[in-house]
Amino acid sequence: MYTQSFNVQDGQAAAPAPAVALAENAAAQAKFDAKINADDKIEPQDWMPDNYRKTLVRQISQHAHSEIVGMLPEGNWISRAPSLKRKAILIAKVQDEGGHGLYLYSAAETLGTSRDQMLEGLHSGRAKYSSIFNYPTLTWADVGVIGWLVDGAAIMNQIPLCRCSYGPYARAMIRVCKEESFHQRQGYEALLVMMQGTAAQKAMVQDAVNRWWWKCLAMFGPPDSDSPNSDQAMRWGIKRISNDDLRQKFVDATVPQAKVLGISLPDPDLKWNEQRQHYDFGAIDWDEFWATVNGNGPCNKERLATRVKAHNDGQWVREAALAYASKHRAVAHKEAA
Ligand code: FAQ
Repeated sequence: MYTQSFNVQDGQAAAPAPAVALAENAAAQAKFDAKINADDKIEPQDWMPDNYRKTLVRQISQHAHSEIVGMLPEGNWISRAPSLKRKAILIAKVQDEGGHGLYLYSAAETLGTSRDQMLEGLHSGRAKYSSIFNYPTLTWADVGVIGWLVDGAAIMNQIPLCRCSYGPYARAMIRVCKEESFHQRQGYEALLVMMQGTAAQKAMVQDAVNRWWWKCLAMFGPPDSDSPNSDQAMRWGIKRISNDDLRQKFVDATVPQAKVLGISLPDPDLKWNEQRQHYDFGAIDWDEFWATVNGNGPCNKERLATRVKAHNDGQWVREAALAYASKHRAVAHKEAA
């Protein structure tokens, strides 16, 4: 069952009388509010409002799903990487993304939701994962562009999450961000090398940037005015910077990098605004974004089918691991007796 904390067992204490329960709840809420206002961390054993818990499980599990579904578009190129060096880097990166999924599922489990429940949500199509992973990787340049732009956008979004009010999520994000930083650098470096190559290689990079740019801007989520979860998540210190502000920071940071690379970004309205001290940019196609989020992007069905198959094919591994653990538990028990 769901408990406020993992160390409270079913039936451990008799339910308090309603008036006492109300007073206890008010005191717990006041303690929670004080911690949030003081910018302290909330830990798994602390009392927290149901909606805070639900919001975290929603966001962290979606984030975990994004990491493991996000292994698929690049994993597609491991067998076709152009050199041993690129293959080794790509294998390490894709493996890191799997690791991020595991830290995040573990962080969400501290809130009382099991990994099986979360995976069931993903496999049944009820749970969301990032829109960005529903687009195909058509050429090798896509792998570099995912590192540069997709990981770049992920870092921009995730650095503020290192200061999230929920301790286990914030701590997981510190390590994730360090690894994402390597991912972004390897992608950018691969593109720099291609941009010193043949005309065909340069055209391949430009084509990949043209296909991914707008999808990366949409990755930050709907405009603040259409973001139902933002206000409360900001008040709780889960989100620290709004979707639109992060998007703007990403554009401002990326335009100079595109200049160094020697490619153009596919937006005729992209220009420096002296007054705002930011880049202005064109309109994002939100209809296309929502169609993708709602399951109708180019690769949604394929991605989900691949995940479900991988999960089913791995059933024997989970069974073997459980049998091994129970065998060792039995031996340890016997030795202790
Ligand atoms: N895709 O009210 P908001 C990565 C949904 S990891 C799909 O603004 P919120 C690493 C949203 O869930 C990338 N759905 O929601 C990597 C909500 O629906 P719900 C993932 C989206 O939560 C790189 C509804 O729209 N990163 O890339 C998207 O306050 C390379 C309304 O939106 C994270 O998950 C979207 N793009 O803000 C791996 C970071 N945007 O749940 C492999 C953590 C919004 O009410 C290779 N998450 N929606 O049914 C967050 O920071 C937030 O959840 C946001 C959305 C910013 C994504």
